[in-house]
Formats: sequence, C-alpha cells, structure tokens
Amino acid sequence: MSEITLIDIKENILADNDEAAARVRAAADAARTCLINVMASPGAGKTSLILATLDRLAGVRAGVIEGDIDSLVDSEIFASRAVPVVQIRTGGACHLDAPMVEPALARLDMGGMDAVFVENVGNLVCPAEFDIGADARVMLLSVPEGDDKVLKYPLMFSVSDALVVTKTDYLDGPGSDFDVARLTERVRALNPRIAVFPVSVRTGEGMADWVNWVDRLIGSKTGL
Ligand SMILES: Nc1nc2c(ncn2[C@@H]2O[C@H](COP(=O)(O)OP(=O)(O)O)[C@@H](O)[C@H]2O)c(=O)[nH]1
Ligand SMILES: [Mg+2]
Repeated sequence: MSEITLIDIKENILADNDEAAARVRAAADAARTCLINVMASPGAGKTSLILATLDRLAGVRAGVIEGDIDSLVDSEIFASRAVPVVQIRTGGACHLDAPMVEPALARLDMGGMDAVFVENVGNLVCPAEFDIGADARVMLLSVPEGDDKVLKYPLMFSVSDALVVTKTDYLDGPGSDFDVARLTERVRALNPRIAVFPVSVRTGEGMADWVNWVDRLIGSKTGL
C-alpha cells in the first residue's frame, strides 16, 4: 500500500490570501487610507450606493476598485465623474481576493486618498470567504431580493460590519412583503454587532445615517 499525499487547495488558497491581506492592510495603514469592501448580489445597487455616498462625503478624497467578471461599465461611470478607478477583470472568478486587490491598490495614489471603495464581484457567497485587507466589510441586500436571504447566505451576514438595505422605495410597492424589522432581527441573531441602514438612493431616504457611519469610519482611519 502506498502513501496518499493530500494537497488541500482551499487551505493553501486561504493561507496565501491571508498573507496578501496582511500586506494590503499594512499598506493602507501606512497611507492612512480607509479600505471598504462592498459586497452584494448583482444589481443590488453597489455602484449606485458608492456614487451617492461619494456625492455626500464632503471633502473626502476617494478612489474605487471595481471587480467584475467582465466589462468596464461600472469603471466608466466612475471615470466619467473624475473618480480615480482601477478595474479588476476576474475573467470568471466570482469574488475578489487579496492577491487581486494588492496590485490594484498599488495603481491608485493611496497617499492622496482618504478612502478606497472596493466594489466586489456581484455574489452573496464567495466574496464573504475572502479577507481582502479592508477596514470594513459592507454588504447590501436590496428589497426585491427578499428578507429571507439571511437564512440562505448566513456567512455574508455574519462577516459584515454593516448591512445596507437598498431600494427601500420598493417597500411600499404593490405586493411587497419585505419586512425590515424581521430582517434586522434575523441578522442580529447571527451578528449582534452589525449596523443596519435601510436606504434608497432614489429618494435619499436613510442616506444621512449611512453616510454619517462611513464618514466616521474614514475619520477613525485618517484622524481627520
Ligand atoms: N428603485 C431603486 N432602484 C435602484 C436603487 N439603487 C439602485 N437602483 C437600480 O438598480 C439597478 C442596479 O444598480 P447598480 O448600482 O448597477 O447595482 P450593482 O450591480 O450592485 O452595482 C440600476 O438600474 C439602478 O438604477 C434604489 O435605491 N431604488
Ligand atoms: Mg456595479
């Protein structure tokens, strides 16, 4: 009988990821730049929320890293608004990991930036597994997705520092059965420290509290 050699790919990948995440964190700390990992399903409103947040963050110098399987569409929106942006085209990978973020961050002038928003690949599963070295993990859940998603994708809700419930303008729409209180109760049972912000970028409802939270997060990093 011969010996079996086991190569545990997932363990190796996560160990490599954690080393790169530590380097990302050290670089962002040295530059006093706040790195925010924004995660959600496709279409939940990540790009819209980042744009609306940047519009309201007076005096904050911010850049964006975009993660997508393909295309430059989101990057083009930020570039058209003169926001410094780097696009990571994953070519199929369903999440960003720290070895992808590290070279992207090196292409931004972090010394001149208070914050970098990382728009992760649209997916409620894989991005939750990878620490990219961010100061905060923010997840979005849009009203049309339903308030049961916390039961189906618990890891994402467990690892996030903040949950932004987006598209609240649909709450009063015909047939809407989304219950923010029920969602909040389910999320807090998993993750008692998570901050929850119901917002609509269409109406501006809830944006002030959310932007205040982000502003304080950035301020705690930059010391401003
Ligand atoms: N009604 C409504 N639509 C929204 C809101 N936020 C985003 N959207 C729309 O949802 C769609 C997807 O938004 P986008 O920001 O591209 O989502 P992403 O794929 O997560 O980046 C777009 O058509 C947005 O205009 C919102 O607060 N209310
Ligand atoms: Mg987007």
